[in-house]
Amino acid sequence: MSPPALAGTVVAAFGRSYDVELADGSVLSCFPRGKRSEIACGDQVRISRTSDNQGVIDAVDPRSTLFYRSDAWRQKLIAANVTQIVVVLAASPSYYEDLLTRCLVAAEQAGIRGLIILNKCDLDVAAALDSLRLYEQLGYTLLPLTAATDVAPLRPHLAGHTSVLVGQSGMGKSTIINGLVPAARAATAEISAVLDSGKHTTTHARLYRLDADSRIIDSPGMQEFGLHHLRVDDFDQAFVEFRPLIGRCRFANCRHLSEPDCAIVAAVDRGDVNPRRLASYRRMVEERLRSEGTKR
Ligand SMILES: Nc1nc2c(ncn2[C@@H]2O[C@H](COP(=O)(O)OP(=O)(O)OP(=O)(O)O)[C@@H](O)[C@H]2O)c(=O)[nH]1
Ligand SMILES: [Mg+2]
Ligand SMILES: [Zn+2]
Repeated sequence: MSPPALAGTVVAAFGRSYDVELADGSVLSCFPRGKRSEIACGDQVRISRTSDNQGVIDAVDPRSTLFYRSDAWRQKLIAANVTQIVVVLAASPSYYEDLLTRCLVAAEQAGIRGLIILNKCDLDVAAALDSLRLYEQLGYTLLPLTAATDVAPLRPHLAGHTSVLVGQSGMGKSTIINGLVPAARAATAEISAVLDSGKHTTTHARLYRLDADSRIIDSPGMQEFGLHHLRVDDFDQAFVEFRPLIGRCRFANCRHLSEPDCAIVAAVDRGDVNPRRLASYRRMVEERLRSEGTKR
């Protein structure tokens, strides 16, 4: 007779092996039973113990949410069962607005709320802050932070959530983790001023407990965020300010590219929609149309 399955949470995802925390707080190093592993940090799993500190993952429980990116070939799972995506930006190294937009689009598509942190506010961030006000107008919370000295302003935003920190390398995600959970001692590293980039210090996602009902996941820095899992027709819904306008264009299947009498173009002309948002929407849709090779 086989031993009963144990329930646990994936607290670290190394690609092949996973650290699974059991209800009693013990952590087992586990491998998935199948060859292909589609398991993410934050997953609830069923395991069989194979030794004191090892186990096999037999099954993954249904997820409430799954946050991932994708290219034409594969998906890259980032975190499972999260209720909030925290995009971490800084003025140094400089952040890419396109990556921010893509993170928010993926979050909207997955039905997860997004929060934006502008970190390193001890440096000159006036221009960045100014530019990011746009997202506040769209309804996203924009939180200026200096994680190196004080993460307290972030705490109330994390209460009751399972959050995942995402963003480019060097923005200060792991520094935030260390501020919130001093015992974490997550590795952080100096950025390269020459390359204006981080050094990809964090190599795998890891979950930390903040209190009984709040958890936070650190993730490796990313340079791009593929949205291959979205269909062309999904994108307009993921731009929150477009939603009330969808269905008001002359053509029911308007893609808001060059069709006449487009309600979103009209809203840009009226000043109700920021032209930066329409431009990034169009870049994404045109990229998807190219990769599909279908031009309608
Ligand atoms: N000036 C300043 N530097 C900061 C602040 N927060 C983090 N840093 C520095 O930024 C650098 C990168 O920080 P990390 O926390 O390693 O960045 P990360 O986002 O985890 O990077 P990856 O793990 O590579 O994705 C480190 O040298 C930190 O000390 C801040 O509030 N102010
Ligand atoms: Mg890191
Ligand atoms: Zn339109």
